[in-house]
Amino acid sequence: MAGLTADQLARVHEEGYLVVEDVLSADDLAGIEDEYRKILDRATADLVAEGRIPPPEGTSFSERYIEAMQHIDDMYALYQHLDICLPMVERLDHSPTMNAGSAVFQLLTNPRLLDLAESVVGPEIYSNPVQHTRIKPPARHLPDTVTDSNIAVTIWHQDNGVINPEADDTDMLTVWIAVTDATVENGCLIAERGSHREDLTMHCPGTAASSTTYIPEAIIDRDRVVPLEVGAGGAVLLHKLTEHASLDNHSKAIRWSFDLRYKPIGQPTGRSVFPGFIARSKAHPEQVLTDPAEWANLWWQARDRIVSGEVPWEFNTRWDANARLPICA
Ligand SMILES: O=C(O)CCC(=O)C(=O)O
Repeated sequence: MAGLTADQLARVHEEGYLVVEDVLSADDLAGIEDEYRKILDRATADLVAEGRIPPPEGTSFSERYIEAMQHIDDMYALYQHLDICLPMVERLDHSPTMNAGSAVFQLLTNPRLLDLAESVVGPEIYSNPVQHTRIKPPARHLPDTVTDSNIAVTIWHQDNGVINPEADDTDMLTVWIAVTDATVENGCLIAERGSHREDLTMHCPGTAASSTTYIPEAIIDRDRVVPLEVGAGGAVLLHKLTEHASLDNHSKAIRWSFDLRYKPIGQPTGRSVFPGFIARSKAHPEQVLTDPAEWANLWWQARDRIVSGEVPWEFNTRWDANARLPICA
């Protein structure tokens, strides 16, 4: 696949999002599923040995993940093995892990994804470390206390609103990849058409009930909200100012996606404590990172630097003053 057609690019600029089907191949998806299956099996075996969950009965990744998530007292004990980012908790120690495996690195550097990104951000491409995998069990299996958007529904936000202000002028593109089909039933993304032309909207800071920064529902123009259904292996491109959220998963299986971000080399990432890398460069091809182990090491080194206090552990606090507004109550 080459990059976007002129018509697709015009739609990104006009609507603030674009659905692109069939970006990843069946082999690409199989590599990811294989890596994740091994991690899940290892993590659940440990939890079984610790007596925290019963031995799994299901056979598929989806069944085993749902089973484990249903039984475990703290879902993050399992989930943090699977995310592709360190947790943004108040105090980090050496225990949090993440998946910095080679299948994820292959995904971040997948030429078809980079072709799409290049159409929007140009040929000098930096992999911006604002990134997650989201593996969402059916909503009926989630206790009300679980509001993290990696596992539960995602509430309205702009990606620009959840990063640090230093990156407000960064041309950041979100590339959201469906590992399973994403449908209205299982909780696909929804977006407000054209909202990227309205600048940065006010957000409310996360609360005890919902740890995630969000745009109040009252501000969303429901008449312009569209579901972004896409098949497994397809992608959704989002402008950094596009207001978006996800639906709940009302299916019987998981809804699984990755959200990755790219930007031109040299602009701030908005999460400078985390490591990004040069993913493609025509000007300096020798600077492109190609070794998955080197990428994984960047994350472990970042964790060490954060834990030792060498770098300040700062996340977006720009909306904190809004906590006292009635609309955020
Ligand atoms: O996948 C989701 O539920 C949310 C993704 C999202 O909000 C994002 O990529 O910015």
